[in-house]
Amino acid sequence: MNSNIQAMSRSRELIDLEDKYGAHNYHSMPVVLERGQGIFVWDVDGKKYFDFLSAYSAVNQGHCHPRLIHALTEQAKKITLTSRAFHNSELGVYEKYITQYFGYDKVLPMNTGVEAVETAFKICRKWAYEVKGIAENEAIVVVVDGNFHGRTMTAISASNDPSSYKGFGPYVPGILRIPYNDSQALETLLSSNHRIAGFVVEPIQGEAGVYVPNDGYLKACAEICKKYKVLFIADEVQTGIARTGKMLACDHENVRPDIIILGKALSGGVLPVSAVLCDDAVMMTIKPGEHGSTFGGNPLACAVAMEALQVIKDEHLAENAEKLGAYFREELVKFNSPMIQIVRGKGLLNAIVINDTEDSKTAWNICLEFAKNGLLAKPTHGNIIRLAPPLVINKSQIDEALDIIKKSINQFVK
Ligand code: IF1
Repeated sequence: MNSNIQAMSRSRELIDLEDKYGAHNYHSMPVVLERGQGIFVWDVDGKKYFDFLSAYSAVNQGHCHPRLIHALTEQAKKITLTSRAFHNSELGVYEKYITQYFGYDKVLPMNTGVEAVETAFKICRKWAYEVKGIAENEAIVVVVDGNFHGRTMTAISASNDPSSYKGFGPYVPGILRIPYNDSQALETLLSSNHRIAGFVVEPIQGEAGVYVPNDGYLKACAEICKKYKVLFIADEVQTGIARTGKMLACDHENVRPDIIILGKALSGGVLPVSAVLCDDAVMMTIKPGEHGSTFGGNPLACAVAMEALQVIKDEHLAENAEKLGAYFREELVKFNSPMIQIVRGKGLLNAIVINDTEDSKTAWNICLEFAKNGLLAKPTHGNIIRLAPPLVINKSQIDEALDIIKKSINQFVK
């Protein structure tokens, strides 16, 4: 059997294994990846691709960054997990590093992004009862339309996307939703309801389709929260760690959230590491034994996360994202393609809206064409394609990727 057919059968064989033995909770692109380095990934057939999804912005530092693999392997030779029943040699060092890095008093280390979201909700409610003085079990957390905060019961209870919440009720109470990008709606709610404990918002809505709010929206919301003694909570799981051209997306408006939620690229995609940062007045409402997790703050995560954050600074990845993101959007607009309705984004978190109906398969088919031509991306919803390479990309690689995107999209021009 020639190598091409052999290779295809290997991909098919592996996809079939996932289909037979794995839950069907994803509709993955028909690509089986085996290796990653920097901005590139290779499938089991040895085909090379530009990675323009970056594992949903978890590999901002690039796949298998040598400094992160070194940090991982060196720590793994010593000790990987102690549980928090004991202290460990890496945790305090990491906690000092990350709190000084972002300018907060304390960090609560968790693992996945949604665990950090859940943690932020719990801290917010605890603060509401112990500091703000809201009656027990009466606290309300405000979220916005189009949000995506993860897949746990609280996160989907906040969602207005049926594909996230439908069929999983009953839902977590104490959550109110207002329109995104509308600070007046927040003012109206907070001025009339005194049970509000916090406001959780993604500075840019990733999953919804890379929706960038109007300039000043975050600033206005932070001021309204301050006015009504409500915690401003930024979910920077996807927009944080330099993805949008600043260390945090809130930095574009000089907004300092009361609580920051981080995940994904906090470890450079090496292992799950997330974190909640806030000052003592909020964090110290959590008492010993009231929250935790088996792996939260494990020495392996601490060692990798410190290195992942240091790489962001040493390699000036926020500045690179800012510069190349602007260039990338300009060049996409210059395509003047009838297939592209809108180009939007900030830094290297971008999306193109394909000129077709929401329910058309065009965006999916365009992504299949991208893959054929050596670039990986995936539609978020309907006709929106997110384009988010690792932040280590350089200008000539952006140009090569633009050529692939242009060539692929032109196949669909009627
Ligand atoms: C999936 C989406 C992206 C997030 C924000 C919290 C979390 C996420 C802003 C939870 C996670 C991931 C989840 C993954 C696909 C991906 C995703 F399409 F689902 F929405 F990036 F946009 N806050 N987003 O984006 O973090 O628990 O996953 O570590 O569930 O399919 P997590």
